[in-house]
Amino acid sequence: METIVKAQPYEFRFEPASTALLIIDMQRDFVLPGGFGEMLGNNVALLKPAIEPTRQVLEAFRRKHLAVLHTREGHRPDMSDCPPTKRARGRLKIGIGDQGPMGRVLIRGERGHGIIERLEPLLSEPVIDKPGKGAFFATDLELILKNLGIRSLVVAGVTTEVCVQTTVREANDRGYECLVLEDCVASYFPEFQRAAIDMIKAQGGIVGWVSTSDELLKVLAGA
Ligand code: TIU
Repeated sequence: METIVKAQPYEFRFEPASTALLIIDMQRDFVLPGGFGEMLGNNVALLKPAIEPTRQVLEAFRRKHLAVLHTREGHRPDMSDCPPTKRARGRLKIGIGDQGPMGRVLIRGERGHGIIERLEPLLSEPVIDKPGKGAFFATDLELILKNLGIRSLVVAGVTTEVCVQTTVREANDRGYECLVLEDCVASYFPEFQRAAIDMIKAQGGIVGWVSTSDELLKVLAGA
């Protein structure tokens, strides 16, 4: 059944059965002190406001038995999938692969790499491990979306102008229609949050649509 949610630059129309919630990189390494985000010099508290609205949307998708997927940015313990350039970037004292307070930074299997408890995936929800910023690069995300019959994505996660925006651009180029929930995405830079959201919805929705968790929850409750 076609569902319509108030959005910008105009209403977003989607079929719930062919729509997935894609939660990007809500990992301790980005959201909590002592992780990669903080190692980069950021104030991780700025990401916190996105957690609860995302949880509300996650619960709504689960109640409706709609598709939910999660992503995690990170690397193999042997780091063979980490470009040396990525590791060197920032000249960090403690960088990717180094031991930090939550284990080796951005390494699969380490505590910091895990998704925060509030948004913990269910066993039935695919988790995409990605080595890059975009969730389509060097992953099986596209195969999984195709097998699930997904055509539209509702996007949440962090950070808005890095992994969220990269993924939405990748998805848009592949023909997926993306609705970004602006209160469910967050950036370490308020000015980048605003700019990234503006870029997505500008030019008639050149990359996608923007709405809020409240608007989506309203229509999901009635769907
Ligand atoms: N640094 C930053 O803003 N983001 C990342 O490195 N990864 C994600 O956005 N997940």
